Amino acid sequence: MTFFIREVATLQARVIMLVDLDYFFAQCEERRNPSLKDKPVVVCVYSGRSEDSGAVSTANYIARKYGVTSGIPIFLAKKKLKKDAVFLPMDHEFYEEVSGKIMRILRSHADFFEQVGIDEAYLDVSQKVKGSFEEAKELAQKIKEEVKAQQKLTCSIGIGPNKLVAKIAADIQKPDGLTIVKHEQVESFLSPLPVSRLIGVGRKTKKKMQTLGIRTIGDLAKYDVQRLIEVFGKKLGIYFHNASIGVDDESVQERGEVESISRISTLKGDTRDLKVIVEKANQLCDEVHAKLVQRELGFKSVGIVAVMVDMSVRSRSRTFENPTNELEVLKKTVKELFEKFLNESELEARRVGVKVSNFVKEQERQKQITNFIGLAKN
Ligand code: DCP
Ligand code: CA
Ligand code: CA
Repeated sequence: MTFFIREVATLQARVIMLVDLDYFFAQCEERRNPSLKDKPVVVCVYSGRSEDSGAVSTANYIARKYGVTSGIPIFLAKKKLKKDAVFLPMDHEFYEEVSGKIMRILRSHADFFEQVGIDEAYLDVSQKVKGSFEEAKELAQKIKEEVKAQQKLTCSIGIGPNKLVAKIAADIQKPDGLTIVKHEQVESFLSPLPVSRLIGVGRKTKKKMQTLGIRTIGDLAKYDVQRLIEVFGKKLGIYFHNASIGVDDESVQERGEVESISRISTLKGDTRDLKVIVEKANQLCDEVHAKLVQRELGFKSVGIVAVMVDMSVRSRSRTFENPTNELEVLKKTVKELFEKFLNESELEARRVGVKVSNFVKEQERQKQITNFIGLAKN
């Protein structure tokens, strides 16, 4: 069994980076106005009810020294800070613009790229660095320099064998940090950390774990899985156990740019005839599929849309367990969806459309298949 798990680990050896921009909104403000750099800077979301009502969005590290953190009320932040502190309203548009430019830099260094939120992204760099953590470290330094040179911002980077470890690694050393956790270091890296470092362990869960005698991730790793399942349910129990030993096989998923590909077209005449509709839908499938091939995407979701004679718009969709890129699967699914739809609706259709979404990079899909075959052989 142990052998089997090691085999899987080698098959899937990955190098994942999490890049997180330091005190992002406040750092953007410092960049725009460098005279702020040596003062406490607090970016606020004013509610508008009274002058100081609202919450702190984020603060620079000088302000944090006085206990000013995201989420606290503005009046409290004012109490904690002296006169030279600068309070600024949030300027989301500006931060979005800076974020977009930085994400472009990050994307250019990744085999697979996944932006999560405005100021962080996962980069799967396994192929780029040929599985080497040393090379990944050099790449991370290069990325930091590039972001600094081109956008005048610092970031913190975590490198690990998966997303879970990379994320915790990035959080451990801030600002301007770089933390590398290799396979063999995962256990010793995680075990002394408090359980609250794990995604999904909030205040309530932390308390509950405390009553079980679990404070650190190491405590959690030693805790009986069956007991965890009894307390937290099957899904969470297993997740907590795997997370505690640093196991996570979530892939870095491309998303954002292309959310869906769709085509819609008007029928020759209003109709409820499945054959006529499918004939038109098949043409649309061909066009959609050509786009998929061009962009090297596989899809997991298929949708149909119909504009009825009364101009109402109806849609139906289906999501598969595994991504595919096959035209025949697309056509078959579209036909089934229209068939079902016609049974449920009385009206004639005027226009019909086909949509695919939930994309997976074709390269990534192939990799998943290879891994699966690799597994099956063992
Ligand atoms: N943000 C917010 N309200 C919160 C948390 C965050 O408005 N409760 C905004 C402001 C942050 C940005 O999101 O700048 C990114 O959030 P992070 O959690 O990454 O925090 P920072 O980038 O501010 O700080 P750090 O240096 O700890 O990453
Ligand atoms: Ca951040
Ligand atoms: Ca962040």
